[in-house]
Amino acid sequence: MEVKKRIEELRRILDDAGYKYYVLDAPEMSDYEYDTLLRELETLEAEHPELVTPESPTQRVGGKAVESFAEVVHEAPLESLQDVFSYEELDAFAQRVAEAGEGVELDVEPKIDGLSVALRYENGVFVQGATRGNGTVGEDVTENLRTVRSLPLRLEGAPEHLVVRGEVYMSKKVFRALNAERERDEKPLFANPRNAAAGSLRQLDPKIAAERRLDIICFNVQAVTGRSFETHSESLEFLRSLRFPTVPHMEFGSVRECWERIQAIGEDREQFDFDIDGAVLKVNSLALRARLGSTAKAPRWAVAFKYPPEKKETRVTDIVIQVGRTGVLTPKAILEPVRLAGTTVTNATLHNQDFIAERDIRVGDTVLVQKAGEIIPEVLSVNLDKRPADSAPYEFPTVCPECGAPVRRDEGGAAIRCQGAECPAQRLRHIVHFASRAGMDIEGLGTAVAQLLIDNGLIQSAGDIYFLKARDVAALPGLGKKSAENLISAIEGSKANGLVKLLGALGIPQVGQAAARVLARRFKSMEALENATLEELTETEDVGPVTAQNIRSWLDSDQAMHLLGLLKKAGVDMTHSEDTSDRRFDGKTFVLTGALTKYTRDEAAAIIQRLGGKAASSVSKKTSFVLAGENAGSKLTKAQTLGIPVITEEQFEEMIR
Ligand code: 0OX
Repeated sequence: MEVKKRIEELRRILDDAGYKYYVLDAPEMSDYEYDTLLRELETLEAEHPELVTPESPTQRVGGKAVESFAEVVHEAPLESLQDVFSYEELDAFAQRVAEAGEGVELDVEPKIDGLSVALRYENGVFVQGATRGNGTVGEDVTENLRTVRSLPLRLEGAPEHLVVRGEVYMSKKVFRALNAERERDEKPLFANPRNAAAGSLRQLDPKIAAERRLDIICFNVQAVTGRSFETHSESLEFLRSLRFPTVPHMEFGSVRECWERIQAIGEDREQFDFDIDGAVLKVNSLALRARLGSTAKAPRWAVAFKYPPEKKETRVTDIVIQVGRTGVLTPKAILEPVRLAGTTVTNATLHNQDFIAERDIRVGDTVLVQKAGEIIPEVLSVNLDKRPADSAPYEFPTVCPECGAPVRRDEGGAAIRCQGAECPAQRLRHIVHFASRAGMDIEGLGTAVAQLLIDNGLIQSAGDIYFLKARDVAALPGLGKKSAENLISAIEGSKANGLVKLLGALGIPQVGQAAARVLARRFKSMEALENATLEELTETEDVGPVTAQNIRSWLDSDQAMHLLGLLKKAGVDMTHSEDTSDRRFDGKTFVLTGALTKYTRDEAAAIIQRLGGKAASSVSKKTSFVLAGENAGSKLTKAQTLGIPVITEEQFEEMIR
């Protein structure tokens, strides 16, 4: 068959499979078959670059990272909604619209808690997507929207020009997985799916946006040529026929019925895979909408009903203290389980000592808890009528519950911190942070493995990991030879990470990845940093006096001398020399296998990492390339079955040239 035809056929099959999977949630094709066809398309497109088009399913993550987003002036404004909070207000709205028309039909939709966007299609091809911005001017986030799998990149039988409004969101499932991953990597958690979606949609690098697996649901035709509709529901049906994911909607002739539907949406909110922040009530007739028009703020033909945040009473069965990596003691209330806003709540943060004291929260108290879109519920107040007669004010510990060392309140702050240098809770968290993605990025060294290594006396500090023996690790329960070897090779590989990653890993208070980069550029080596005076540190760009003092104190601590001593002995690279601007392997994962002749595995891994890529130990669907040397074995076979490109050392050299 002619290549062009086959490419066209593959795109149609893949688009269709994607629609069934991502929009209808009824997959008809196996992942394997999908991947095989996608790879065939990728290969054909690579051979015929002139046939590549931006709406091809291979181009979802094709966009380049940008410095900032361009402005987009919306063809039709993306209006916002007037909020109402009660049945009376809803009824008043219905009466107002009834004055302008007979037998008014109203449409009820859940209000998805995400970010509004406008999607522009020309001749059925998705050409531009923009955020709402201020409603008149938004930002061009086309490349990030292209990564949203439920968004069609091209439409069959579409009008010449079409602008659709929808809500981008992160499903609750993806949100939970994302936060679990961030917790493992010791990255700050997103407070709710909306914030996570907002952060992802405004990523300058579409590759990161793609990893966030956003979704979209459409709810309005903003502009269209050659078509007209009588009602809103008709326009939604039109969008559905074009394979857009569309908002669930129902039409009613009375406010009562609308109210019942609104209540049902509120009660069933768990069933949706998106968070909702209300329900939307819209006039269905488009002619009536036009007559009603808009105020400066919002259309007169629609309102948003806001559900009151759910609050419930429950009992505090205990107050426990967690000790963080930096030694801060954080109190947490353990609650009698209670259903709240769709989840079972079993604990609530109490923030710090002052929070407890101001509200006089005690063990045994009945408290009012609220979950208003945030993941962690809050204690609002204590019901004093239900306080047991024998209760006593909560006493904040004066020693660390993990290690017994004294605690001290931060000067001018609310945090209470453990002063013990050997605190086991801090030690574990320190090691996990050291190995996390934000640190030395050692695959396979998470909390569970670190705990196992500590419990079995194999390590005491992060520096000890470089002296682990595969034999000892393999003997640990649940690890085995293979994973032990993988862990050791990941640890070995991390030695070449360089000063930036190392500084981010050390856990120096207030030194994260950004400060690590600045310090590495300024001082070039750990030795120079160790010899830096407080003045020199303070003069460093973006390093304030507090951070400078933190760095100096940390460098002077016994803990630092011990740790850096071990790292030096292990041969960890403590210098910053290379040009880190070249990120050509960003997002790419390599697996090295067989005997290489020109590099050691560690050297090859270091080169990959320097260019922004990752060297992993086992082949999976996520692997981008397998670099195979002589006598490559099972990894090579696996790569071939998965259809992952296998490259030789020579090809690798080409790629890094
Ligand atoms: C939503 C949503 C938002 C149309 C013109 C003014 C409001 N977040 O789910 N907006 C609208 O309607 C717009 N409908 C929705 N379902």
